[in-house]
Amino acid sequence: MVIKKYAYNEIMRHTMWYKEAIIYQIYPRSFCDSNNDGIGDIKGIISKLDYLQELGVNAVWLSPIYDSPQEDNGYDISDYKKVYPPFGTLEDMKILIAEMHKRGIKLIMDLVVNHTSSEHQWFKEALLDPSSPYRDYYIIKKGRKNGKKPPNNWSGFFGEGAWERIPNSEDYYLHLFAKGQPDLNWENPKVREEVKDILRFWLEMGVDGFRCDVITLISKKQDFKNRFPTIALTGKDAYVMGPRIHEFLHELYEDVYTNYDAMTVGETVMSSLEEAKMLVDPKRQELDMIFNFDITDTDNIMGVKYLYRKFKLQRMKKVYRKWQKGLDEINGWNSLFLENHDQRRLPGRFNTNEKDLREVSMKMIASSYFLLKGTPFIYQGQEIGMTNAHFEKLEDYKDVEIHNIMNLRKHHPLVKMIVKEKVAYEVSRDNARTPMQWDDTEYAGFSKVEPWIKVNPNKEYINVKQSLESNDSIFHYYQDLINIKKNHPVIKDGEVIELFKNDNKVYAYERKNKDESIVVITSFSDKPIKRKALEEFKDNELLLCNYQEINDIISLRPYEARIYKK
Ligand code: TEU
Ligand code: CA
Repeated sequence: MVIKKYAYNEIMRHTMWYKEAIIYQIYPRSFCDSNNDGIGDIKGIISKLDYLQELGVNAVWLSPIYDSPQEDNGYDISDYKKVYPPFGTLEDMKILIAEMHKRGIKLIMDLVVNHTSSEHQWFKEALLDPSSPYRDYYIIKKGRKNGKKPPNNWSGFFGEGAWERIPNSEDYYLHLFAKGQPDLNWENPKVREEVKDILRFWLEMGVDGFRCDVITLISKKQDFKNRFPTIALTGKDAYVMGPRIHEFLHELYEDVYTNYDAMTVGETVMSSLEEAKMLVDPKRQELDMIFNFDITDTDNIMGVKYLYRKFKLQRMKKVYRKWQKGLDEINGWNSLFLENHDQRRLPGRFNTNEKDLREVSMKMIASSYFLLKGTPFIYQGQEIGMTNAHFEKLEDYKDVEIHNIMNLRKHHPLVKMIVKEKVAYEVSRDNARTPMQWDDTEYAGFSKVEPWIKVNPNKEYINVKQSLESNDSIFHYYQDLINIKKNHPVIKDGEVIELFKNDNKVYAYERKNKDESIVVITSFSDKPIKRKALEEFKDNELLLCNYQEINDIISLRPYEARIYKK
């Protein structure tokens, strides 16, 4: 059943429902384990849909549930049309989609097509037989010096080289991520047809869109020459925003998306605002929005998270200033996020507090991003202020990324000097992947058995049950933010006017259109501060505040957030 084909000018990129979306990201492995095997599953997600509806979200981004050997927890796919058995079955997916739609919740799938798993049938055939038609599904090049050296000096994202030698041959295959994640060759039209087939399979099942994993890496410069070595990635200019990226994205739009009211959000590692303007310009019909990492890179150096840099609010404000205005001229749309399955937890990050001021600072930083122009994302557990795990033993970390980096540290003194162990643990992606904390029972209500990764011990007092019972929990604050967004159209399409622009402790902005104006004021300071300018709002209606009541209009308490209707 193909939904009516929309002509582009008919309604400008479909209904654009994503502009009213509030999207909750679920990492299935860690969300809810319904059958007590220690691993989250689809039935577990189904059992929590009422919770999501109560929070008020109207869409879910589901991290990969496809069959996979799980070298990268599902971002290494061995069968795009099968569910990883411990997560469930296609039947479970059909029920999940129906149960979500019943509750007015749309489903966005994670599309991982820059690479497959090395366990994918295509790759197995490609290695088995050099003359197989699947050989050209991947990027396989002859090594230098009779195969003793890889084809060039490119490095990958997980601290390894980007080439793996094919046994008993002089050939290598490219993998920008783990060895078990061989890059697909998008130059091959057959690969692009395979991707379209995968998209149609899920769209026909009723999904509402895709989060496109590392989508700006799919086009590589075809000279495959050496590149100047850099600290983060060598070869970045050869495979980030490559020569045919726009053509490939537009082809997917033209051949698939245009037949469905589907939304796309591209994960665009290392893309600039100028590049983003081409990716999300509705007239170019490529992507609806992107995840850009300039905000989450404000506490590191050059986007290398192991190179910690003390956070300064002005740096974050500068990034918001750039992106909130930067897409206007092309009528583009932003995503808004502070956490995801690759980022450390928020408490204690960006000058916030993980201890006694955790709750008030989490409500503050939620206010700082949530009502900006764009689609806000909430990552599982962010709504209850879950924190980093602070595991002290490497064996408690499960992510391929940190094990690669710690292995590099062991063998390379330079890496050991640059990458501090404590920082590596603090920024490890595992911090976002400890089991969702539903209650204070032994395994946090995630499971009845020891989960695949340890539960954060602070489930004793940080959990959904406690949050639902407490009126001034972070959960209820997110509910209030979501209601403000839903009940005030100005948050969707109002102008963004920055206030307190030169203030190093306050981030504030006004959302304004001809009917109304909403002002958001957030203090990133852990101390009380006075701002005379706040006098201006003394007669305005206070829609939301993260403290009980306001005693002194010009005094902001630590991490105070206020939302006024002018
Ligand atoms: O992430 C791409 C990516 O850039 C991150 O891996 C980032 O480099 C790293 O997390 C920094 O710590 C996407 C997925 O979100 C990630 O989970 C996958 O591991 C990766 O692609 C490969 O599919
Ligand atoms: Ca399970």
